[in-house]
Formats: sequence, structure tokens, C-alpha cells
Amino acid sequence: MSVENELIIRAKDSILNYDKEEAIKVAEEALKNKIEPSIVIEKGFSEAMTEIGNLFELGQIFLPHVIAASETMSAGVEAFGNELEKKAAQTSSLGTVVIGTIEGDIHSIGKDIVATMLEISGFCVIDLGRDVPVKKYIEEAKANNANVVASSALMTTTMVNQITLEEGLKEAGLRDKIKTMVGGAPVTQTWADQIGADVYGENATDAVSKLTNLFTV
Ligand code: HCB
Repeated sequence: MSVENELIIRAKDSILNYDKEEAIKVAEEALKNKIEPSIVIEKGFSEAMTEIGNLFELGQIFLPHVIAASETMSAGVEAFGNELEKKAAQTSSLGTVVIGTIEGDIHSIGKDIVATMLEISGFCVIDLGRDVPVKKYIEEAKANNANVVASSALMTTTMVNQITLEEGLKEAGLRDKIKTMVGGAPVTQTWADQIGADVYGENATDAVSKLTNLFTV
């Protein structure tokens, strides 16, 4: 098995075993072996977080486990530290993305992954956090001259606020200048089309590749 594949498997296992030390070790070994941080983050840490979400939903693990897994992922991502910053600095000209979890919704794990992956891929990312009021997205988009406003919604009850965001951007006269991206477990391409969002991000890789295409061609 290649070193890359071995490290991807170990990255996944570190999350599923809530093992911060191992997550940090995996990141350090990836750096030593010149393996792209984004590969380990997306195929290892991030895929395992999706699995953690499913296990939680099935009642096989509980909230403290979800939090421990999320903290393990943060430790692993942080261990890439300087390398990520260096990469972001080298290529930080693709555009500015204002991202947040939509009003009423406190789910942040997926949004955090997307924000990290966008940053590594050369976008300047302004992360507004979770439960972000529509007004705040608009203020920050204006203040930072954003190219993209990205929202995450994990609940059917909050994804409707992505419509309010589309309308808010139109009312503020910003919609023609800014691309919008929507994502989150209940969000689909059909929903994105229905509300008039420019991009649907199925996962972090899809989000990065679609935005990169938009801003490099
Ligand atoms: Co939460 N929760 N939860 N939850 N939760 C869900 C989302 C349900 C589907 C579980 C269920 O009932 N089957 C459900 C929503 C049902 C619905 O749609 N109506 C639900 C509920 C109901 C709730 C509460 C209301 C429960 C309660 O209190 N009664 C409450 C929410 C309160 C509120 O928001 N106001 C709640 C709370 C929690 C926590 C705190 C326990 C925890 C969140 C911790 C945190 O985020 N800091 C949590 C979790 C973990 C989940 C599940 C289990 C996993 C979500 C997750 O992190 N997935 C989820 C069930 C599930 O989805 N399997 C459950 C892993 C990430 C990596 O996937 O899809 O978020 P992702 O992100 C992907 C992808 O979508 C895309 O890229 C990411 C990476 O590949 N993407 C974007 C995401 N955002 C994007 C934005 C873009 O622009 C582009 C791409």
C-alpha cells in the first residue's frame, strides 16, 4: 500500500478512535512525506466525520463522541499549521468567500471543513461561524468585497433561510456582483436551482472544485 493510502486510513481511524495524538502524528508524517494536506483532510479526516455523523444518527454513538471526533479533526488540521498557511499565502488570489452556517442552525462541522479546504485551495475565507443572521452575511460581504457568499444548512427548517439570503443580497444590490453557494446535508442541486443559488456544493471537494472553476476560467 502507498504511504498516501496508509496515511489516509490512519487519518480516518484517528477520528473514529477520537485519538488526537494519532491525528497529529498522521499530519506530521504526511508533511514529512510531502503528501498534500488537502488529501489527508478530505479523504481521511473529513470522510470519517461524515461517518461519525451517521453513527450519531443511528444512535450508535452520543454527543460527547461527536464533539471528541470534531476536536480530533481540529487537532489534525492544526498540526498541518504552517504548511496550510504557506499554501494559502502562495495562492491567495482566487477570491474572497464569506461563509457561515445559516440563521437558526448551529451545525458547524461540515461548514468548517469547507472553509478549511477553500483556504488551502487559495481562497481568502471569512468564516462568520454558525447561526449567522442574513443581515450579517450581507454586511460582511459588503465590507470585504466578497466574490462568494456561501451558506451551510443542516436542517430542513433552516434551509429556507437560504432563500432569505438570496433575497437579502438582491435587495442590497449585491446579487449581480456576488456568486452564492449552498450546501449541507438536506441541500441538493434541485434546491440550489429552485432558490437561484449559483453553486451547489455536495461536499468540500465539490465546493472547492466548482468555485475554483468559476474563478479560473
Ligand atoms: Co443535529 N441534526 N441537531 N446536531 N445532527 C441532524 C442534522 C439531523 C439530520 C439528525 C436527524 O434527525 N436525522 C437533524 C435535522 C433534521 C431536519 O432536517 N429537520 C438534526 C437536528 C434535528 C438537530 C437539533 C434540532 C436536535 C435538538 O436539539 N433537538 C439540534 C440543532 C439545533 C439548531 O441548530 N438550532 C442539533 C444539534 C446537533 C449537535 C450539536 C449535537 C451536533 C452538531 C455539532 C456541530 O456541528 N458543532 C449535531 C450533529 C453532529 C448532527 C449530525 C449527526 C451530523 C452532521 C455533521 O456534522 N455531518 C446530523 C445527521 C447527519 O447529517 N447524518 C444531525 C458531518 C459533516 C462533515 O457533513 O453534511 O455537514 P455535512 O457537510 C458536508 C457537505 O454537506 C458539504 O461539505 C461538507 C464536508 O464534505 N457542505 C457544504 C456543508 N456545508 C456546506 C456549505 C456550502 O456552501 C457547500 C458545501
